[in-house]
Amino acid sequence: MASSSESAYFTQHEINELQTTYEQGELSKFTTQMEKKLNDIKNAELNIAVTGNSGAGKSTFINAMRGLRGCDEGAAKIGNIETTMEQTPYKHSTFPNVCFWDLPGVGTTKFPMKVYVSRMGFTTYDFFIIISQNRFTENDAKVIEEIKNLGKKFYFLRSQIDNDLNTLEQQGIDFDRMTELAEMKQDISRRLMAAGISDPIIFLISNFSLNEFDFPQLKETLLNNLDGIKKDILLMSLPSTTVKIVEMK
Ligand SMILES: Nc1nc2c(ncn2[C@@H]2O[C@H](COP(=O)(O)OP(=O)(O)O)[C@@H](O)[C@H]2O)c(=O)[nH]1
Ligand SMILES: [Mg+2]
Repeated sequence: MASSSESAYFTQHEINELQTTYEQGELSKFTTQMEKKLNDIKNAELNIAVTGNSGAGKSTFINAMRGLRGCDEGAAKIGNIETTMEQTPYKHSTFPNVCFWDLPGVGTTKFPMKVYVSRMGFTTYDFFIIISQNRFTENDAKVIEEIKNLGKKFYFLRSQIDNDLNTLEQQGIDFDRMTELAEMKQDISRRLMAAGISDPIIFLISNFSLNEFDFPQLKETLLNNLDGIKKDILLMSLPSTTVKIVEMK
């Protein structure tokens, strides 16, 4: 839980006001105040940081979400070399309130994690997408630790699933696709829980097969539930005592 001073959506005055209303047990007044605030943020921008190791598929993912291919104008540059050491914003064309930030791969920068976190402006994002190409790495764990400390939320994406399945096929290994995918997800889930994440949200995707695996579900979660996501973020930025009353409602 973010401390009140870190809240992106509430001023200290507003938090004090909500706290007082809560303490006085004025449920309906409290709800009205919250609803007003929720309306205010409906039009607010949603800044999503996309992070993970170099080559994981961050830039390709952002392009896919924006309906672009690497060769298209305005697309994020893809490839095997890290092209920039700065975070680069990419607005969604049909959802201009949504901005994806393409972050350089954690492992490619020379600076330690704490410096990466402050240079990339971790506190300014509403939530995070961590993309991993294969195994759960030490860098993934470090990033998760930082996100957790900020009291922010993340989705964990395992990309290039097409490659994984192709490799099994090429090796002549007999496997059941659904079982294989379920096991992969369970494995990631176990690792995330071991890293202290109680309810990890995981998607297995291929950036080249947008109608397969978990890509459709991910897109729906992100873009069709924008208001829900904003509501979650709003709640997460509140002190825990005031959240209790919202949950009660
Ligand atoms: N097969 C496959 N290749 C992918 C996928 N996503 C990205 N790639 C490839 O992986 C390489 C690195 O992708 P890129 O988006 O530049 O990774 P970034 O460094 O994390 O931004 C490129 O050659 C992409 O074409 C995917 O889902 N499946
Ligand atoms: Mg990139």
